Amino acid sequence: MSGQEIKIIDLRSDTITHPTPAMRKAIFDADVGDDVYGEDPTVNRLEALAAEMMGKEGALFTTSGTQSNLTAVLTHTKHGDEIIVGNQAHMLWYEVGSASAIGGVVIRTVPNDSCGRLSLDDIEETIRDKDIHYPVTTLLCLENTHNRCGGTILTPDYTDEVCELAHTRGLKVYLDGARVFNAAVALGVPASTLTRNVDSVGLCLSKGLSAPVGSLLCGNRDFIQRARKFRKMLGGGMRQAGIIAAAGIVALEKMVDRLVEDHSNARRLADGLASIEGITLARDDIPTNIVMFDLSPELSITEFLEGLETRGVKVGFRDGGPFRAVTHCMVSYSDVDEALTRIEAVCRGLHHRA
Ligand code: TLP
Repeated sequence: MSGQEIKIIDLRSDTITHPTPAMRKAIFDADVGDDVYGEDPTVNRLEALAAEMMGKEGALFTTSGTQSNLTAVLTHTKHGDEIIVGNQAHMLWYEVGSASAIGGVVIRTVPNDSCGRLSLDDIEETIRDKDIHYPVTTLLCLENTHNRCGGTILTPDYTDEVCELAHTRGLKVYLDGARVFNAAVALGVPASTLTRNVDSVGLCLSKGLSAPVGSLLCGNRDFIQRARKFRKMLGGGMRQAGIIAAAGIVALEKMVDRLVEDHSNARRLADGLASIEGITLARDDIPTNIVMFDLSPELSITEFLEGLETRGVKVGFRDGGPFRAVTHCMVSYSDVDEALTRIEAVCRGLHHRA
């Protein structure tokens, strides 16, 4: 293969997607103003659209999913409060401890089951009673779809039940909905059905929806007004942000329905991987666009990754495994087949050596 041009098939994440031609055109044509003064018409349009799609009164354009999550924590809590998150939550694993480091909250974990859920009993037990020794539990965070659990979906009924319990005990509920549209499309429901009882939700434009940058934090008017101040504190007050918001509008209007393609490609990828000697799926059902898999212990992880690198296939590998392959709009049906052929060749080579 040396010297030959091969197409790199990048399955590390849906975050690697580039803006589409329609987005580039919208970026070129965007009307802009100073958004810190609330005067960027394109940002205002994007925020109104996101709020409507999430069934909330307002929305705030943030720089990233991480910034939406932290802004939500800052807005819902006071320094020294306790928040409950799943033990597999992105907010716990991959956000540099920002809720504690910057938000000043104690993070208390409850186990995520294999579908990304937290049990109601565990939640109930974890909420602190009123006692002089305890911090006050004020926020519960869910994640839909659930990244580390393999793109799993929280149903509207489950989410409603958690919200009811949390609200009864005086907690707010925040949904990390970085991939909430994947969940909505997979269930065939409007995204607002999945968010109807949460107090706030963050959604990402720059994952499967293919926009270059940005996330939206949605909630009621008062929450958004307070969140705007925290976003400013975090350096997220952007000026002529309509340039990027324009791509976000295209993402919300044009890129949601096509996520079904990513889901069927993920299924196809998983079926192919399962048939390769040396590979086992970490879970058999593939609810959305994330495929997790393991390598037989007799095969070397380093050599597997090197073999894939040489053959132009990229997959994610972190925290000792499993491997993660994520489908998105820059991976076509035939790319999936090509990736499988290359992965199979790598595994065959490793078996010869083992
Ligand atoms: N996830 C990224 C990495 O950080 C792991 C990925 O490649 O999947 N919530 C969830 C559920 C996420 O998966 C991510 C990104 C975020 C929040 C953070 O979004 P960004 O990267 O925009 O800060």
